[in-house]
Amino acid sequence: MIPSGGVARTGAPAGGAGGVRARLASMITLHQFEVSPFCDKVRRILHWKRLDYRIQEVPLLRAPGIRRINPIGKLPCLEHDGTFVADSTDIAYYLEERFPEPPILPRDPAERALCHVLEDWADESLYFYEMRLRFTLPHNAKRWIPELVHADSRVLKALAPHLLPGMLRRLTRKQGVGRKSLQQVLADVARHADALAGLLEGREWLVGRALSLADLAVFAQIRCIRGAEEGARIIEACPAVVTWMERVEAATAKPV
Ligand SMILES: N[C@@H](CCC(=O)N[C@@H](CS)C(=O)NCC(=O)O)C(=O)O
Repeated sequence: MIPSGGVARTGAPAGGAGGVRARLASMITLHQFEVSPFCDKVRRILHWKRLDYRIQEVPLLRAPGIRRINPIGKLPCLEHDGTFVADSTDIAYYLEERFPEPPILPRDPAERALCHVLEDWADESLYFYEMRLRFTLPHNAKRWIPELVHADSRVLKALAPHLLPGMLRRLTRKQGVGRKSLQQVLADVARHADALAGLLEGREWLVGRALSLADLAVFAQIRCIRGAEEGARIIEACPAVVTWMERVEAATAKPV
């Protein structure tokens, strides 16, 4: 567990998607930052598999404490019966092994390979675009920085709008996307959106005939990109992407 300061709350209540009761999978705790696309991806896997879980929201100020449960210092980290699994991809494979139904990984080797490649595209490329758009452009940061520090102290909430956009800008600069002009970034995002629309042409899901981890990983990043004004304009110009997002949302939203 993250030492004191984390906000514990329950995730999916019993009564899952399609009216089926959520499965009590011993005790699953998701240590998370609510606004992280990787945490959204894991929550959606848990919803899809109708697994009951609780959330441990980690305030940003407590982030150094994450190393106790994940030496890499990143979230999400899943705690299951005393075992900690970090990294959304590793968490996905762990959950698939323990709770195989309904699956998120295609059985066919070629489809499974494509699923992995698309997941990696989402996690390692699209992520930096969403970060650049949501947190480093002032008008978007105004909306998203308060979300990032929603579980933090009043002092951090007051300082965050002044400190965090610069810190995140430096991070995206190190990676590379942050060195591009906004015009270049938007051209890249439009190309990614077109590629996604192309992949979805004539199909309901990205890989094979069923929802897979590829859909969840790409959806989580595109949803964040759409959370920025400029990203929303690009995504909403692609009807196939919007329809697919509605499909993924309907299949993996938090059960009510
Ligand atoms: N590859 C990781 C990426 C996770 C990640 O980058 N998480 C961010 C939040 S979106 C984080 O914890 N950042 C804190 C840090 O880098 O110190 C995954 O799939 O889980």
